[in-house]
Amino acid sequence: MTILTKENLKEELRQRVRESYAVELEDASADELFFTLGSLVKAIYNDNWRETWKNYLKEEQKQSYYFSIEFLPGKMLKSNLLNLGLLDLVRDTLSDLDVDLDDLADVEKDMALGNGGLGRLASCFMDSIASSGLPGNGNGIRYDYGLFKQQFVDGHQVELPDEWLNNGNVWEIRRPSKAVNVHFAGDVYLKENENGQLKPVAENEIILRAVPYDTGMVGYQNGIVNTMRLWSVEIPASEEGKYKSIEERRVYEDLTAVLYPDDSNERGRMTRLIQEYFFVSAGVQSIVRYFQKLNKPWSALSEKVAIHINDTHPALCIPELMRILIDENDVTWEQAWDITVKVMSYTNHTILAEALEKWPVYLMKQIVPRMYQIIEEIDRRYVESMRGIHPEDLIQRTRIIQGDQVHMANLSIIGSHSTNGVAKLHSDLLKSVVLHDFYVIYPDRFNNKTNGIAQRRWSQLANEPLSNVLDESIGQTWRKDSSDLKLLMNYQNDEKVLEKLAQAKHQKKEELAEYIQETTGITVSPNAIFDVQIKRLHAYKRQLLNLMHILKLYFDLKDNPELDIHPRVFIFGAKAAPSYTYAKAIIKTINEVANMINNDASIQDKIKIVFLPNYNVSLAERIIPAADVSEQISLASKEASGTSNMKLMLNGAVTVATLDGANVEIRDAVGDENICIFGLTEEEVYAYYENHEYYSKQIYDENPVIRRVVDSFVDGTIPNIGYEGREIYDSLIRYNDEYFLLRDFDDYCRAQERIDTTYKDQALWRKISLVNIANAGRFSSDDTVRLYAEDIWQIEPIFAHTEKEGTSNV
Ligand code: GL9
Repeated sequence: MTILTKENLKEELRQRVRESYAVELEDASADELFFTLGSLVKAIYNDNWRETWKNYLKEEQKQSYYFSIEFLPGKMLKSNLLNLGLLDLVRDTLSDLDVDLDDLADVEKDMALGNGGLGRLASCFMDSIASSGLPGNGNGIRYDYGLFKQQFVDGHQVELPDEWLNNGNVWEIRRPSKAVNVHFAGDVYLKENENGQLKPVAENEIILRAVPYDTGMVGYQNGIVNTMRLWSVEIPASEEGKYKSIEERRVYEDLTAVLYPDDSNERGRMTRLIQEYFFVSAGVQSIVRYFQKLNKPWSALSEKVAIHINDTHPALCIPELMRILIDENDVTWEQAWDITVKVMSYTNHTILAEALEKWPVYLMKQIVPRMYQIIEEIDRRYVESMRGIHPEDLIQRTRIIQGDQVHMANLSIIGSHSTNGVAKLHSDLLKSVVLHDFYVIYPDRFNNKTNGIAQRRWSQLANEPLSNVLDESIGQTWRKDSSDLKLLMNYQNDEKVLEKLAQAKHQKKEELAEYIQETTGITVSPNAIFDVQIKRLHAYKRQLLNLMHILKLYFDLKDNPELDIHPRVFIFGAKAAPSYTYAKAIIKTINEVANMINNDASIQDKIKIVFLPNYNVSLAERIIPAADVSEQISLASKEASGTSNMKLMLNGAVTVATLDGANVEIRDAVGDENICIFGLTEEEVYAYYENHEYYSKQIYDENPVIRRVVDSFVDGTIPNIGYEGREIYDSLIRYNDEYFLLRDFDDYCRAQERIDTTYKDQALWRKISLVNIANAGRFSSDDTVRLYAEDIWQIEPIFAHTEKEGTSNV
């Protein structure tokens, strides 16, 4: 195939469907067509994939490896087609065959190997790294089951397994020839060898085989295809007889079976630790093996390789690289340490204390004994090197092993040359509060990299009507360079463009309304305000504050049915960690309030509540383009960055926000008059902490509106809830409202009133919406990864030779 036309595309599909399924193209099922098209797309980019890799090798390009225990790519068919420049051609060809590309794309299962923002960020980065022509790869785990599927039964969250691999995965390539062994457990002691060197000797180890599955990460119309390598466990044949019981074997055999669905509370701790070492060791071994092909001295490792530790889960990269250098390659400790620190860099994604990973010493000794020995030595040398330079208490607070715990963030900072936060405010808080001790010791290691989003997915793929309006008004350059969205500012007062943008929004709202009807049976009007809060369910994100405002509105309407508010549909999407009972209580309560209000005829459809089950990347692609209002209402200081805030503004939603995470930068981008800010600032929150002067009961006692809302959780107002309402009530009153909902409530309600009045002034609303779209370009992950590349990884773009020859590369 040289030039792809409709005709030869059809022919190619026809041949492949016959070969694979023994049917004619016209008779193929949607599944058969999807897999045929997928394999064709893969065949199309495979040449570029091979070429990209060969080029990196030939040019001896420095490459970065993004180690992440989570990736959330979602569906890949349309994004691959878009990036290959084939989207329109394939859509037209299929439509000749009476097949709708979107129906076909729906066949693909979401690849949901992550929990939320952190995993989705990793996937946005993969897209942007390839699209920017940067030599960077992903390294993670191929979980057999992704994040659980969520259903509601009687309003309760029920978790079902996500069997995403059942029909096979068209994008991956299994590469058994690149498998490596990973060693766990056993007794490890040091013994002098014939050269007088102390080397570890291990007995009774458990050896597992890590088999890589590679997925091509296709760059946007630049001929680059990078690799996301995910590891899967197997038991090597030689080890079969070693397991004492089936249970013991299971622990290891099932190692890569499930993704841990808790984003902050650790469960199944042992398996999680084994998972962490498994993908770290396999990844670092394969990187070192690649480096050795280059025949360079070890001192050159940091000139060829950058390893990024995405949150602390892959922090064992540090002792693992040390192990490979000193145990397997006779590098001295000092040189190995120097290399390791230069190679490694680390991103912190949260300030929540419960999410800062620690491992008990006994568990590390048991599961990864050699890692523990090396960490002990790193810790010993750290303390020794700091003595006389810094006060003893500072050293003790920052050391890696404290009491019976190993502090993974401390290891990550000490063992790398860069620590970054994910939004300006978050990075400042790391320096001034959370990691202040480390900032005193290593001021130069700290930096900020504000998150970004893969703009193409969240505009071009998710929102075609909007994309068409943009093309017609500002031309097409924004498709490649999202900073050109700025050009839209010239149309702030252009009635035609404003009208077209409003029509595009309406179309997406109609589509979502239809989806809501189909999936929940609830009828909503696309003329209502679509008010959206979509993110993991967590107390600090304050979905409950949103619900409390809804209840207030409801009571207002009950008191005064003529109240003049614009009809609003409150849309939620959120999964709760299965063991997080409080979050589940909130889900149940939202669902019951929804039942109560949606079925109350006296409300005359002025409020509707829709909790869409199973929030995931694909559902986000449906909801975000249809949103009018974006709820970003975490307690200031708690949300490290947020990324749905960026996706929603890009699609013209107006943000209701606290000054938290990247909301601060969104406010700076659009200006105060184009965002609805409310609530405590981070300084005010910290002042409350310092002065211990917050009393939620007092606010409750003094504020009748709040009292009515809070009481409704326990006084029988909301049907069909029991302990859930009590738990919520207690969190607010008995346990003093940890996230200051009552303190922010009044201000939040005022912000919501501003939304209502502004929306009624459609001319104003449309303009604000336009300003948000026009200023979203700066939150592109293309820019974010370029900054990582320049400031942290020191890698440079390579331009594929194919780029000169045109874009479609086929
Ligand atoms: C998170 C932060 O909470 C978000 O604010 C941030 O946008 C993302 C990406 O940097 O990282 N940290 C974290 O642990 N999660 C985040 O979303 N949690 C999940 O991914 C579930």
